[in-house]
Amino acid sequence: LQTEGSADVHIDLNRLIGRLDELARIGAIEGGGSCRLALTDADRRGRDRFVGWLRELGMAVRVDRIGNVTGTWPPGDERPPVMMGSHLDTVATGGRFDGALGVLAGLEVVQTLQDAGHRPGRPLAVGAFTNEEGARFQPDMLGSLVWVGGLSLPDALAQVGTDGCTVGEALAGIGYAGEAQVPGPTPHAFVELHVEQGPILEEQGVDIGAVAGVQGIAWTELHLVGESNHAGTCPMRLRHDPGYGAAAIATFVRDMCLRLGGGQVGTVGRIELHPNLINVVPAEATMTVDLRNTDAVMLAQSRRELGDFVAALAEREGLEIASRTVADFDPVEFDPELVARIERIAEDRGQGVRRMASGAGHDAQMFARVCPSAMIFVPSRGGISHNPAEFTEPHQLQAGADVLLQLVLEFAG
Ligand code: HGY
Ligand code: MN
Ligand code: MN
Repeated sequence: LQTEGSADVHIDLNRLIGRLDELARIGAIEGGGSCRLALTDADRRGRDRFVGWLRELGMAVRVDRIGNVTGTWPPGDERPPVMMGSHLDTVATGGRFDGALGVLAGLEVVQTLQDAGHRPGRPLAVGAFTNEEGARFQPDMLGSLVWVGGLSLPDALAQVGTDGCTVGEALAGIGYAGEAQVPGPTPHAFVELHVEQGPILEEQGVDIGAVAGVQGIAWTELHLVGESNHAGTCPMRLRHDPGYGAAAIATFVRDMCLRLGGGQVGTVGRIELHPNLINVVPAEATMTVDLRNTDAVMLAQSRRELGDFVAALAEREGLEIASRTVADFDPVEFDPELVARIERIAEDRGQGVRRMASGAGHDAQMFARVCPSAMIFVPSRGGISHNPAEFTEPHQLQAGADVLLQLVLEFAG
């Protein structure tokens, strides 16, 4: 392994793809993706497999009180490591790359250096953080948020999931309520390789994204209570219909985002009606609104406009509407020196590279609170993610993991 010219270092692509395929089979779903919702048995099996790989590489394994799993090499070196990593949990209809690529590419970087007999100037770590997706438990990036001291352990353990189970119960249930303290030790630097999950790199014909930051994220859960009634006998003028209320909010969110323009996005991903029957005016609706923008001022405005609309709707329709903020993260800037280094390494390797913001949330945005952090993106075919059809070409996986390897070599010395 020569390290003088950055074009000389390469990870073992077949080994990386082999591990990605093996992990994808854990919680495998139709279409080639995976369902490993946080703290379910499938998540446990993915974690177990990761711990097995860490042990095979002779890394020191650490499981903390919120279930974050990290491996460190060389074991016993207590100095702040250059940390790589991402998450092993998925949404229910996840692809095989979201999260898994960052964790397994980190493992591959360590093994490549071990195979070459290279001893980096600093310890290296690879992390898999609890409940990055936020699909079952909110907020998302829960494990890395606790690691950096952004959420207390008791508050994190008390979070109630969409199925009524608490984080603490589910974590103990899969045997990953570890002993290691949180907040965790501050790394020397944190670098995450991740699929873009959007269309930009593919549209630009570029294989590497040098991620400059992450947009702001605001998640709200709304609970609408109306008056259940007979679908046939209740005149429209007497109705207090939370099903209509939920639909009106979903339509408002879309219209508002189109009106605000810029990078504003809004999603109603979940609507649950009760009793959810064809001939019953619903009694209740539970729904979520996901608002994001790179511009903190515009994001705050969109949240205010949503609040105003909901208050007027409740008044007009005679509904009780309770709103709860379940994730609230400001836009994040990554370390400019690290971002520039990623651009240079990619250029040195003859890779097309583009500086960009991340539309999705990532664990790196939490580590950016405590140490120099950055991300490397590789393209997602058709910009598709949170979908089993998520795909990235092998040569793009190679390009991204090789940039990660070179970056770590430079940063670890
Ligand atoms: O929602 C997100 O941005 C991430 O997938 N947790
Ligand atoms: Mn992810
Ligand atoms: Mn995701």
